[in-house]
Amino acid sequence: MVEDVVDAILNARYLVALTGAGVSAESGIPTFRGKDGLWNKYRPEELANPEAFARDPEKVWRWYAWRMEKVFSAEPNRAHYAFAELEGMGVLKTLITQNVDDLHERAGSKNVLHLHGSLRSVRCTKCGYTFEVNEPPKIPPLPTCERCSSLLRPGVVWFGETLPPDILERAFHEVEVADTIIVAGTSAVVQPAASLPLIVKRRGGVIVEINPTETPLSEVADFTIRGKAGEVMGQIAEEVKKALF
Ligand code: BV8
Ligand code: ZN
Repeated sequence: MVEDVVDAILNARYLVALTGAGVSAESGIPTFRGKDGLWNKYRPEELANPEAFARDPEKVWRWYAWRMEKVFSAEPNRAHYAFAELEGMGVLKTLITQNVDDLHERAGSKNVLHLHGSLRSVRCTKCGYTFEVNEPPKIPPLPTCERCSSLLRPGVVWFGETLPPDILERAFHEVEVADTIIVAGTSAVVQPAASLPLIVKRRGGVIVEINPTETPLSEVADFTIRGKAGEVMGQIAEEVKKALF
């Protein structure tokens, strides 16, 4: 099966990828919906939405400070490096990610579209002042804006919030021109991210899914490899490198 996927990748005119929390799982970052997932202890309604933040900003900030700590001290894994290698070989054109960690960039990926924002980014709820951080804020106290003293929030997209329009537009453009998409480590339930691979498919393109478990995308995917992204993407990058160099 991996050979067929390598052939599809080598024959692709324009290859893109969509990744989810599963590609960071082997870096020790818990996924959202897996058995030990982040959402198990809490529900998305409780934390990753504006109402929850308005109701209890300290609880939401504590959760994000904890996730920032985990992400900033994690290392990219083989999956992140494999995507970066495919980009370096000129094979992968664009990497679209739902992840809010920066492990793709730290592994060397350059052309990354963050659909749901980033834990590196913090934004003022009032004046919109946005800046990058290298470590989580200490909570309490609640972090406030150095410009207008209003409450700061994590620079991520919460449920019910629209995705950054420029990023979303670029992502839709990518799937309009792509003829092959690798979908790795996502449960393919969150919209509009989950609809991106279907646009490639509807235009006659090829979907490669890499996931240890079944997802709603599995039945429409042309190839589904039931495995971990680190191992599978590592193998794919190796085989592509052998074929090209
Ligand atoms: C919007 C950022 C519109 C914050 C996140 C009903 C139907 C359709 C849609 C909706 C609906 N009701 C509501 C909606 C819209 C909603 C939505 O999609 N809800 C779903 C749940 C039904 N979407 C939104 O609200 C979006 N905004 O639609 O706005 C709008 C229009 C007008 C006006 C206003 C608004 C915003 C969505 C973004 C939400 N933010 N996160 C944060 O991270 O804290 S979503 C969150 O889920 C993360 O970003 C995450 O990336 C994303 C998707 O999860 P996955 O990445 O797939 O992770 P998951 O744990 O689910 O799966 C991991 C997978 O990896 C598993 O399949 C597992 O098997 C696999 N795996 C595990 N280990 C490995 C592995 N794979 C490979 N290797 C391994 N080793
Ligand atoms: Zn401000």
